[in-house]
Amino acid sequence: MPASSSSLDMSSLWMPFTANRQFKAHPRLLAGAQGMYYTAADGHRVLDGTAGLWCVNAGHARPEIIEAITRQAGRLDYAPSFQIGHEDSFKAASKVAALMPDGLDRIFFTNSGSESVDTALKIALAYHRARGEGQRTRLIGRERGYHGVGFGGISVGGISPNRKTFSGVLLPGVDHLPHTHAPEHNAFSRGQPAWGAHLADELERIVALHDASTIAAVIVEPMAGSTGVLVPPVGYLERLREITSKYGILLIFDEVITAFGRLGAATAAGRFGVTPDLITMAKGISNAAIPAGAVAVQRGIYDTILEASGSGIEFFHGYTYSAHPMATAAMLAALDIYEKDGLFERADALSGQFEDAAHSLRGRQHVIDVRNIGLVAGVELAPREGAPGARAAEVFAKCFDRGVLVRYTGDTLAFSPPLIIEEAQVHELFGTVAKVLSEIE
Ligand code: PXG
Ligand code: PLP
Repeated sequence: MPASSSSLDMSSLWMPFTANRQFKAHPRLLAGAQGMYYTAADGHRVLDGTAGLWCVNAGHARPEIIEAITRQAGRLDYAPSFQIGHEDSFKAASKVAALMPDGLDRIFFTNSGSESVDTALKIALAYHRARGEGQRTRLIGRERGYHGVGFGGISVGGISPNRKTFSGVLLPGVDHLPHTHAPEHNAFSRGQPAWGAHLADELERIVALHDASTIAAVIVEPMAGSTGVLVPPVGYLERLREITSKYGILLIFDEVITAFGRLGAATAAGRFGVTPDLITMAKGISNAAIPAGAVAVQRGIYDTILEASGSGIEFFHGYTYSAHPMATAAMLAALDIYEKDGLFERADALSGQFEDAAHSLRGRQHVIDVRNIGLVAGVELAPREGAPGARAAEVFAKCFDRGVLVRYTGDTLAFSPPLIIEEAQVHELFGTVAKVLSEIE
């Protein structure tokens, strides 16, 4: 029997992105996971409608991954990542590179999405400096963007509560594109909204204001996840690519959520046919079984940085746990599963039914928008007067009690199940939400 929450001392743990006092007064504990389901500490089964935090793409407790990690732990528990290597790190890099758009075949390993973002921003600065354009230091993010919690990530990020406490010490020289959330034009879009490509032209204004010669990179999530599922308007990413190319500005796609099948393709870049210069990844790269992340870099950027340096270390950056042996084992096993089980194709094939199920919530009380792409959906609820977020929080709690895990951010519910979800489970997921929506005030 799992320890009951009443006998568990919870005082020492400072929980991340959590209302600690509220949680500890009413804890919600998970004790196990298998396939599409969690088991809560009280024993009830919970259908995982969110792949954990958008990361368990192949479903929980895959025997191939467990076996790979276990074997590696007994063979090579840890290997230094600076000046020494181990075979699996090179194999994992080749395997990741093979899934990236053509040309993005140089891979830097990290342990998380936040580290991937900081790494990518630093590579962008190092690249321009190597080209003799070291004055290009400005970084452009986007309103509502989430790029993790490092100082670089919160600076280019656009989520106000994540920034305001630290506003005095954010990176200098950052500017932001406008976000693309426009329900007055786009509510209930299926897939990419038709309206909004012109919002990318704001980059022209930003370039005119600061001058292209000061701008190093633009970073965006090709589909914004954390902020509540914002699907890029038709033509929007293409426009960002045109403008960045025109001015020699690097384009970074933050694919921490979208890479590894979420949109029915290996990457969002592949799905949308727009190739950035760098791609940040984490989450699904290891099926979340071991923390892992990576940055994929255009070969020309890697070559430029190497050629410009002397004979020693070319890039002064890295983590104790870059390419940790357990992480490379988990990555190799996870990427094998994606390929062997055709999970990216499966996500694509299922996306039509998923879309229909999500949009079946249209017309239910409180629902003011449904948006979706691949195996992601956002369902936006009308906020309660004076209590933003409260309605979605109640849906989340009631769904959990009834055996379905959803996410919420503000008053948007987010759905991003493992790519192994069955059609009946898609209906269970949205059906439970529909019932809860009809019952709450
Ligand atoms: N970039 C993007 C686009 C992300 O979605 C990160 C960077 C940071 O990754 P790490 O591994 O440092 O957390 C993320 C993470 C949610 C949620 O509920 C989303 C994330 C993390 C936790 C919760 O939307 N995204
Ligand atoms: N802080 C100290 C004192 C360290 O020695 C190190 C690494 O050696 C770090 C932070 C960075 O840790 P990591 O490489 O795991 O990011």
